[in-house]
Amino acid sequence: MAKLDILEFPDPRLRKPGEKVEIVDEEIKQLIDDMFETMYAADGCGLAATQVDVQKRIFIMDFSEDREEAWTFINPEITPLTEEPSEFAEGCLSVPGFFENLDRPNRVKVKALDRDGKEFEHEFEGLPAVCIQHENDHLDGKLFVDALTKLKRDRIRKKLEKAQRLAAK
Ligand code: GNR
Ligand code: NI
Repeated sequence: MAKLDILEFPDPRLRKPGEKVEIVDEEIKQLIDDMFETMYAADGCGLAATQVDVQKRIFIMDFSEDREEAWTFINPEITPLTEEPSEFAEGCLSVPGFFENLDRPNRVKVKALDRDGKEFEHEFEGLPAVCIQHENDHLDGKLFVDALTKLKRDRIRKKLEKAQRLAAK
């Protein structure tokens, strides 16, 4: 297993859309295992392949306390199940240190392939539902800061650019 580097806003590579996965082979499984190692090391609840510079439609998630409820989503298709908005603020490992509540439905249905390439369908509510929509946006090159005002987004960009210069990333 290997820990991967997580790209940070405003890195243009975060804007590249992911391509559909045709076969879930050993290479894809290795990528998923590396993504879990990366997400757990960064103390995140979700991670999209886009964030580790891989343009494939894959994201992972684990919302359990003891970090042993590993969800893998390949080629996900998301359907909103309510117009009721979620009340959870979201953060992003690619936008470290900033949290905002976006207007997202509080319940979604997801159809995807799991790590074995098997199709499944599941409904999520609350924070996991927000996370799934957040991860799916990554696969389309979108970030939660896109929904903020330009003023807020520019402030976040400037702060992160400064932090990245200081860390010489
Ligand atoms: O770790 C994460 N937590 C989180 C909390 C609320 C809504 C979304 C998220 S996703 C984020 C990890 C991440 O950046 N995934 O892309
Ligand atoms: Ni994110």
